[in-house]
Amino acid sequence: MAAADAGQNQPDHDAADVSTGPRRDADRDEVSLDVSAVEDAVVPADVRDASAVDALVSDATGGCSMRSLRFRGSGVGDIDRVKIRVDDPSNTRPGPPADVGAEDFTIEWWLRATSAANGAGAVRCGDNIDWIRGNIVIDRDRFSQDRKFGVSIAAGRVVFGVSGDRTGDRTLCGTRSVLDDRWHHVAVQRRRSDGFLWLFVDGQLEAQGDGPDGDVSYPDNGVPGNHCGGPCTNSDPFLVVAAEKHDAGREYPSFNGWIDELRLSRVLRYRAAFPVPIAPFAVDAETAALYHFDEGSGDDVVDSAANASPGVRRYGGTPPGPDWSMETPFVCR
Ligand SMILES: [Ca+2]
Ligand SMILES: [Ca+2]
Ligand SMILES: [Ca+2]
Ligand SMILES: [Ca+2]
Repeated sequence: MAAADAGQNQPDHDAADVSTGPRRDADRDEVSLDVSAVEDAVVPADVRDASAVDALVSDATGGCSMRSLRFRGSGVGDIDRVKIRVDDPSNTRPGPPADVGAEDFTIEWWLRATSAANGAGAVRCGDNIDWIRGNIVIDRDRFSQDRKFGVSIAAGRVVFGVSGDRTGDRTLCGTRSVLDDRWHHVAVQRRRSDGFLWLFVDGQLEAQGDGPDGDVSYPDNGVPGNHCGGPCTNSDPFLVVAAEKHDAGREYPSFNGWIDELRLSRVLRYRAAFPVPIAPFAVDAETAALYHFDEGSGDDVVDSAANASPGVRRYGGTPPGPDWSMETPFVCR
């Protein structure tokens, strides 16, 4: 697979590419506007502690309405996760906007977790799917089929993997542990034209590289394979937050910690180092889906982009999760 992929990759994308890559979208104003104020910015070390973020967010009563979700890493029984449907296997209609991958995409969110609760060891980085062996944070896998991706944490580092459309696999690994019980902003990006990948942590580029080509959105005519005690219809056609979607066993562990403010975009948002967001995002023209996780009760997880890609909290386990939490990356006043 590696040799085949290398043959199809564009040779002109090297380590310097991050500074020029997303400029291919320069004609799409929304992209550059989002980062224009932070172009080529370097985040001072004292700002990289995301817990120092100060945002003025309060509800109409003066109280704080912000919440996050606190997951427990159960990894069993289709619980302790948020599930966002990206396809209906009973028809061939296009999936909801959260079914990214047919265009460029950026997926970003905040997380907070400890190494004690996320014990996955280092994985091999390169032309493989070993991202699935970390504590899984974002799972858009398909069981034994192509066109999939996901993000995990392995030996403390963020790991981002993509499998193309019969064009091979690539796993990128970050460089710095995020498992210090502080909030961190993570952003992963993929360019549709050639599969180039980027991984940012707290606004710093930690890894990049040419990945497999092709459309990696969930196929509209996708048929979940018969690997889940029957067809994987309850796992494959979902983007799953904070769990290994197939509950495939302890060697594929789930994330244990807090998640907040998940945004999916159909563009490359970041072209260089950027200051971490200091407040929750607002929906814009390039937002595919946006989850503030501020509901605070119940199992509906609202997509702020017209709720076109709603999620559902699947609660349970011992201890049960995910719980609604008042811990967030932003400070209420
Ligand atoms: Ca490529
Ligand atoms: Ca379908
Ligand atoms: Ca689709
Ligand atoms: Ca929130």
